[in-house]
Amino acid sequence: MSTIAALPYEYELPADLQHLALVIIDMQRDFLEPGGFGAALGNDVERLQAIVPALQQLISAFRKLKLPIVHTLECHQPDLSDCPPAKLKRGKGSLTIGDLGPMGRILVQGEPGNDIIPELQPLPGEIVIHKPGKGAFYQTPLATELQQRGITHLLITGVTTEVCVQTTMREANDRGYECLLVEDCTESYFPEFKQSTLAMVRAQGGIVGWTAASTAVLQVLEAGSVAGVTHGV
Ligand code: C5J
Repeated sequence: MSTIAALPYEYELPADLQHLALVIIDMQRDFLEPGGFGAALGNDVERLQAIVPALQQLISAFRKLKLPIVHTLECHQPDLSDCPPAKLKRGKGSLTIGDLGPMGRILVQGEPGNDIIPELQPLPGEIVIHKPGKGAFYQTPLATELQQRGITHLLITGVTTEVCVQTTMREANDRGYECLLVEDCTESYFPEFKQSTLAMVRAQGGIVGWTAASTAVLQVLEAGSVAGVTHGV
């Protein structure tokens, strides 16, 4: 059994790494680039771009091991019929959901700004989940996709830590998944919110799960790769 050095204590990987998936939450232009939803709400979007290199390394390790990768996008149908009313009512910045901005309509599926950033584009065969809420399980096929593949363990990454990432991790935890939040592969517009989320996740003996640095994760995955521990390698 391989373990990752994590907090509040070591995270046990499944004996067969095929039961492990990487979940990448909402690494979209709407959150990471000027002109999108994040910027319209008055945030410094550059803060989020700092996690891209570490995330690229993690994705590359998963691809090398042929392990499942889930990419999520926060988005809505053009008529916004799938948008929870509270989302439309609240958080009105210079532009709101559905408004036309420099990268197309804000948080609308298929618009240029709604796409995943070019550096982290999914490859064919990877799971892509379009989600209307903050959590990736709400009104999406994610649970089915994970069940079909026998996934039991999730490494969770992406933006923003205290909103869509934390909501998804709590949803997954309640569904029985063993979740680890990768500390340097998640970011918030508010550094204190990120730190609080990491602390909340690992409080009370890991009430929501574990946190670990990507170097600790990569060390174990790379050892797995050399030893050929994955199914079919
Ligand atoms: C937000 C997200 N913050 N992906 N979305 O509205 O966290």
